[in-house]
This record gives sequence, structure tokens and C-alpha cells, in this order.
Amino acid sequence: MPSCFNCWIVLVLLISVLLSLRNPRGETETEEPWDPFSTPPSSASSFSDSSFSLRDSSVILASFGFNERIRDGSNLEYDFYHDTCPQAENVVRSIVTRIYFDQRNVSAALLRLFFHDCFIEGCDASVLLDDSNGDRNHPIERNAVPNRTLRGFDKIDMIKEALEQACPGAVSCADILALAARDGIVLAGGPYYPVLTGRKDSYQSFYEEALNEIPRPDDNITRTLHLFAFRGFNERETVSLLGGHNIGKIGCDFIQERLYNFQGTGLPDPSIPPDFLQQMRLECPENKSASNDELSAFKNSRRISESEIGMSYLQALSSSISSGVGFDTHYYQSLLRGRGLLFADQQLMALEKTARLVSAYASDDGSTFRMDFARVMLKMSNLDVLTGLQGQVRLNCSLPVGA
Ligand SMILES: *[C@@H]1O[C@H](CO)[C@@H](O)[C@H](O)[C@H]1NC(C)=O
Ligand SMILES: *[C@@H]1O[C@H](CO)[C@@H](O)[C@H](O)[C@H]1NC(C)=O
Ligand SMILES: *[C@@H]1O[C@H](CO)[C@@H](O)[C@H](O)[C@H]1NC(C)=O
Ligand SMILES: *[C@@H]1O[C@H](CO)[C@@H](O)[C@H](O)[C@H]1NC(C)=O
Ligand SMILES: CC(=O)N[C@H]1CO[C@H](CO)[C@@H](O)[C@@H]1O
Repeated sequence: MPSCFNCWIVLVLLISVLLSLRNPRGETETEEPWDPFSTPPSSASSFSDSSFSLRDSSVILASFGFNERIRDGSNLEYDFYHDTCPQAENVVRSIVTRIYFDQRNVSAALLRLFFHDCFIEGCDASVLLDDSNGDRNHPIERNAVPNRTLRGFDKIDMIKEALEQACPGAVSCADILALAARDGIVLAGGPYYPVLTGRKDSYQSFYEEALNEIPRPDDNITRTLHLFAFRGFNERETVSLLGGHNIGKIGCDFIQERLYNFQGTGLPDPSIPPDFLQQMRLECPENKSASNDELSAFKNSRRISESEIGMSYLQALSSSISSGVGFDTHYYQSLLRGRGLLFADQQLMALEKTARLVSAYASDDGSTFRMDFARVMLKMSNLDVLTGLQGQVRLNCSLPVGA
């Protein structure tokens, strides 16, 4: 491949990033249906076009400013399915797009699912597995306490089925999840970032790890930073990644204790401003039947939270100032005003170094956050992936092949 071809790709990539930065509220992305089969309106589409085959992932990573080694991600490739399933990325995108215009909340669901996958033993689709074989006492990762209320499994299955029809046995569940999460973010008005492909799927899920290593909504800043650092994220990356809370709702289950029984005191978190406490309590009434100890409650009853009750960061901010829609800086603006929904979110203001980052993200038009969020998503997408002869390509995302 001539080297100036690579340069040209980098140029296209930078221009697209700049274009996406020029549109901090993502108005075009959210209002125009993004149909990959017609003329693509979005700058993003130039990357997914299968005519651009870029095998040198380091060029893309370098253009995103990565000097550090991304754990194992160096074995991923740009457009890995170029030969084996050229339509793969278009299929993912068109299905996510179709779902999105029916259910806007799919973006947050996929992002959360992807985060939970990557955080536990890497982006290997382990979170999708149900290898319990119907044994309800057999613990699986997707049922670990901190990941309760995970959703979107059916959406991944839908995409997988379409891809199995198009190219049997070719496209891994881990790649589907990585691509779908990215497409959901773009649809919700978030920044575009290139997703390298070639991930393989794990053979097993990791229940214990999920229990211990997923950040919890009531974690203090020390523990949050520690858990993210354990995955290779520095403070800036941690603060930008938490900005994913910009979209979607936070379930009342995650806020209950903070509102009614903070750290076992029987009182609310004293750091919540009174008007905000009142507002949150209206959205999330006290649930007497919820146990104070989520962990033991879960172990005893294995209850499934299907509650749709929750609050979004748009609501958190809307009563104090009017804010934009979708993927902008309202998460950080809420934190600056003490209006974080989760204890762990508001804790970002408890340390000077993280508080400074929150202010920085809140204080411009959103372009700093969007650039950092794109970078950190690219980094997370490559975390400890299985490639080459490692892992397998599942045929059904909930079941390992040959199990
Ligand atoms: C997402 O939205 C759809 C319809 O808009 C609704 O049926 C579904 O319950 C929502 N899911 C969640 C998790 O809120
Ligand atoms: C933060 O939480 C951890 C355990 O989750 C605890 O050991 C530590 O003392 C806490 N730190 C502060 C400053 O509260
Ligand atoms: C209260 O908690 C119970 C179980 O703990 C749950 O089934 C129910 O949906 C919750 N209700 C609300 C309003 O959150
Ligand atoms: C995948 O496996 C699950 C669990 O056995 C099953 O319920 C589901 O129907 C399967 N999906 C397909 C598309 O075969
Ligand atoms: C405890 C709990 O609610 N865990 C959830 C983890 O994710 C699965 C997948 O949807 C849910 O069914 C569980 O409820």
C-alpha cells in the first residue's frame, strides 16, 4: 500500500474528527436518519466504507494521539472483515439505526453493555454468555450485582442473526458489541471514533471478577480511580469515560440509598443540595422493600430489576439551567452544581485533580469532552481483546461453541 494512501486516510480521519467536533450537540446525527445504504450524510461514514482497507492500525491509533501501548489491541485491524464479510459494519449500523429510531434508549443500553464487557477480562463478549445451561444457581457475569439492569442482549442477538445469515461463522459477538456501541453513540449525537475489528469471543463468563471489579454507584473517588487505573485508565480518561452518563437513565435502584439511607445513616447524603434532593425524591420514591445491602439481597433472592424508573442527567440539570440535548456537557455541568445522580459521579468533585477536569469539560462548547471521549472509547474498545487463534467466534452470542 503506497504510504501516501495512508497519509490520506489519516487526513480523512482528522477531518472527520474535526467535523464531528464542530457539531457538539450532534444535531445532524440525531435528526437525520443515518441510512448507510443511501448517500451517507455523516462524515463518519467514510470510515466504514469498505473500500478503505487500512491494515495498519497504528496509523489510526497514532492519529488519535495514542503513544502508549493499548493492551493487546495492537493485533486488531481496521476493517478486519474486508474479505470475510465486507458488509458486516453496514449491517450492524443499519440495524442499530433502525432500533434507535424506535427506541432512543438503545444507545445508553449498548454503551453500558459494552463497558461491562470490556471492564471484565477485556472486550471478549463474556458479558453476553449464558453458560448456566438453565441452572439458576450457576453464576454468570451478566448477573453479577453491579451489572444489574444491563440491557440490549436481544439487540445484539438480532444483529448476530442477520450476520449469521449474511456470512455464517465470520463475525464475532465481541466485534458486534464494539461496533454497535459506537454506532449507538454516534446516533445519540456523540463523537465518531474508528473501531478496529478482529476480536474473538471468550469461552466463559467471569462472575467473580465482575462482582469485584466493576465500579459501583456508591464508590468513593479513591476506589473509582483505583478500579479504572487497574484497567489502564488515567484520571483524565476516567473522568471522560464517566461522561457516558450523559445519555440514558440512571435507575432509581442505584440512587435509593443516597436519597434515603446514605451509608446506613437512615438519612440522605448530606452533600446533596436540598432542592435537588427534593427533585430526586420525587422521581425516585423511597422503596421500603429494597434491601440496604444490595449484595446480600441479591444473593438471597436473585431478584431481577425490571424497573424503568430512573433519572437522567438532562433531568438533573433542567431545573437549574436549560441545557442542550443528548451528548454534550450537561453531565459535567450537573456535577459542578452539586447535582450528580450517583454518589460515584459527584465524587469527581471531591478531589482537586478530578474536579479540575470536570470544570474543563464543562467550560467549553463540548469539543474537549467529545475528543477525549472518542479517544477513551477507542482505548476501551481495544482492552485485553482476544485475537488470532485465541478465543472463538460464537454462533449464538449467549453460548460458547462446543459447550
Ligand atoms: C426503551 O424504550 C422503549 C420504547 O421507547 C421501551 O419500551 C423500553 O422499555 C425502554 N427501555 C428501557 C431500558 O428504558
Ligand atoms: C473509599 O472506599 C474504600 C472501600 O470501598 C475504603 O476502604 C476507603 O477508606 C474509602 N476512602 C475514603 C477516603 O473514604
Ligand atoms: C422496590 O424494590 C423491589 C425489590 O427490591 C422492586 O421489585 C421494585 O420494583 C422496587 N420499586 C421501586 C418503586 O423502585
Ligand atoms: C441462543 O441460545 C439461547 C440460549 O440457549 C436461546 O434461548 C436462543 O434462542 C438462541 N438464539 C438463536 C438465534 O438460536
Ligand atoms: C442482579 C441483577 O439484577 N442482575 C442483572 C444483570 O444483568 C442481567 C441481564 O439482563 C439481568 O437480567 C440481571 O437482572
